[in-house]
Amino acid sequence: TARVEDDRTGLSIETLKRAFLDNLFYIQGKFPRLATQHDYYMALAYTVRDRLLQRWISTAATYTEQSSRTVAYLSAEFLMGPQLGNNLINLGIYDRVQQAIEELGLNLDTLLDQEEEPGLGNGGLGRLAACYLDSMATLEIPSLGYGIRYEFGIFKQGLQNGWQVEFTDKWLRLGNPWEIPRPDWAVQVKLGGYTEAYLDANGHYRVRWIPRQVVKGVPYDTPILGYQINTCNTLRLWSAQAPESFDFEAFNSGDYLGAVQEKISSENLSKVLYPNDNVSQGKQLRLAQQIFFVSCSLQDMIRILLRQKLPLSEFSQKFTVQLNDTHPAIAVAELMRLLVDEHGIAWDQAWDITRNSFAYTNHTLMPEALERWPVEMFGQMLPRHLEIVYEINHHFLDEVRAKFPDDGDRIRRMSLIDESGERFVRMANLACVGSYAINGVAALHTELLQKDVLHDFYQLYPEKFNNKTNGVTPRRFMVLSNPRLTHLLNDTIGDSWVQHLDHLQKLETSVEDASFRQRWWEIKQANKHDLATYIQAHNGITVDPESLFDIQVKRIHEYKRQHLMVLHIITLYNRLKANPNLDITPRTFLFGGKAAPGYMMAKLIIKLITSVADVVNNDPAVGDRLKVVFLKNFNVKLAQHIYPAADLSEQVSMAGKEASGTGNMKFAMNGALTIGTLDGANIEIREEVGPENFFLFGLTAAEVKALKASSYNPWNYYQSNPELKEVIDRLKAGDFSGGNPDLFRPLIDSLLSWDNYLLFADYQSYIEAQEKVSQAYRDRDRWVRMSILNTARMGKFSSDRSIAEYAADIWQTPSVKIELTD
Ligand code: 26W
Repeated sequence: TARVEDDRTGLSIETLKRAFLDNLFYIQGKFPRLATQHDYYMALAYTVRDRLLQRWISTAATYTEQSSRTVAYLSAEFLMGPQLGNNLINLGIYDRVQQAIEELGLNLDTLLDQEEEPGLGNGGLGRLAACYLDSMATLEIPSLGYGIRYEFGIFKQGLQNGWQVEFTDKWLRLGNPWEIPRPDWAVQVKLGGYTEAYLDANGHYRVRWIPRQVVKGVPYDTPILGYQINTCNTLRLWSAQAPESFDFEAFNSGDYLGAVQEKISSENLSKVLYPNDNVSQGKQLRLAQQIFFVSCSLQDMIRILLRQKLPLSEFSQKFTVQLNDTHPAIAVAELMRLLVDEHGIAWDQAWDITRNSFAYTNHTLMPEALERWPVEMFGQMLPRHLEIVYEINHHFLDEVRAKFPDDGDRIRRMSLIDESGERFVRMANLACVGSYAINGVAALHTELLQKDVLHDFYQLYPEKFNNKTNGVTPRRFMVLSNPRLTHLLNDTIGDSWVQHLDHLQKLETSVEDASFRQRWWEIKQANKHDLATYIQAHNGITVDPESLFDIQVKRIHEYKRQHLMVLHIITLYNRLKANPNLDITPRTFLFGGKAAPGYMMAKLIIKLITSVADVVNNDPAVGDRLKVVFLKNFNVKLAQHIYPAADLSEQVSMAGKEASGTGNMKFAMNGALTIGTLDGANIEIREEVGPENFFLFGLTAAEVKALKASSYNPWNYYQSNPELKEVIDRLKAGDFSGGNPDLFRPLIDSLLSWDNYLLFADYQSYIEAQEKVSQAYRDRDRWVRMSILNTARMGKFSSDRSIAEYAADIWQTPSVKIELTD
């Protein structure tokens, strides 16, 4: 008798169709005549989730049986992007599902498009965490991602009259089929109150913490499947709730409203993601979010350890805890508290365990981003943690004094407490002291950490420092987002590159093949055509797919210098106005990115882009030669349409400011050429692709430092560069603001009087590099060769390489094979 495939695990087209219709009926409660496209998306998502669950359970069972060493990746942000397409790719059933869906008279792209992405991150750091989860699963490394299940993720960006407006991101409105709540593993987190000392039964001095408030953390799990492998790891996000027992008393005492208030204030903890990127505001609720998810996660790890019958002394053998920047750095004090106060372990042993458990990644050199909490606020919310921080500091400063006697300045700089004015707890210092490894995210960044930001810690603990250059997952950013390119690559060199990105090297011989170059060009054109269709639909602007697509997408920040690109656009515009018959290379300039809602200058840069677009796009003298487009609400979903369609990737930060960048990698993998400074990972990308295939400009980090030290004066550049002067003068005159000279004044004044990020110093060099870009694009054959070589040489920038290095150098986590059991 023919065996009928299981409805929940079978992968044949017939079974997939049956399971899909079953889920539509029994989970969505709809039948085809009533179902919306979103219902169909949900039915498909549940069909895929069932197939993940089988792998998930085998994985959990194997890790438990083998007590596998596990990475706990602690991050306040996971910018996952839509899950359905990625899971289809990793399960290896994309084509089959596409066929099944078509046979049912539906369209897979339409269903994929229904998914509301979980925007639980701001930018680079959150997206990196998501790429790393994919690579850890693919490399079969046992791992748990721990974070916050924000009810509202990063705001949705709208445009009104060219200005950014923000809308709440209600991503959970229609339900989230990818998560499974685990209320039985809920834990409690204490906040506020006071501490008191007591003697325990053995006469030992102990401290107990009497909190003012207790919040319940409920875990929600999302499966993270590796690429064509059975390993299915977990992303565990904590949602805050009021504990039933706590508000009971208020109820009984008749304070009904007070009890409800308490509930509301508890649930606030996981309500909304702070939308700041690279700037810390020192807000109380933010500190509460940090202790909330960190305490939940550490308690969860201890539960797992004890369930496996392992003693607490083996915490650091069972787990290695990666701190994604300082946002979870309070973990150092919290683990000490759990071990000493709650589990009765002696301080010294607890400190050994703690110091062997944590590793810290720094992600930024921006001084504004360094987290410091006013001691007053910290002590109010975390009275016991403040005592523990003081105690750690006491031991630590003794250690510093032993190695560097009579160096009061060093003690003041390294202390966990900043006492130069109002007192602050310094989270980066806490992370450095409490971790066995400290890493930067690109070679230059690690070097600058050692030389500047963390120099004192480098002198004290040189052996802790190491570099781990970032990477991105080729599954999402090539296979899923660029199917045309993927087919060509598979046809040409086979598909092993998806797991071994350095195999793309095999493409180098095809550079000489004219028909391959032709296909390469046609694929880029087709991708550009798709993006042009999107732009037409969303912006109402007609762009020419034959023009050079010149793109900058990332958070809006002065150090990233979106406005340098604007200076170039106005320069070209001025040239065309002066010489209407000028033969220039037609370009489409594309921008995308969110500004932090409180960052006025960043919002003004968006208004500048949209204002310049209005003038340039509607000037008949320009015709179709220049188009400027601001794509609103840049997120992972949109990003996946943009990278494949780019000719030129703009990576133009002031050297020494962008820790790594990861968009730079996504562009280059998809065959875009880069115009960039010697900053972050740009340096390593240029090394890999070859200087002849990269458009370099601008000062180096060392030159930036020297110029700033010698009292930089932007005014001199303005006076001595006629094209720059004309650009600024036109802006000043109001030519791009309907004659209003005030609109952009804050921006212009800042450039003319400080120019903190040296746009004027780099302007001429940038314009000349752009000239070379325009020339290169005119020679199609040469351009295509460069484009192919960029993709062929990007092997290093797979997140698989990054994760393999973390595993070998920091984590010491062997891979664990998962067999499917049914
Ligand atoms: C406390 C406010 C705050 C919020 C976010 C401070 C700092 C951050 C992040 C660390 C900012 C961030 O995303 N940094 C980016 O990290 C990427 C991944 O390593 C790098 O590629 C980017 O260069 C870096 O800006």
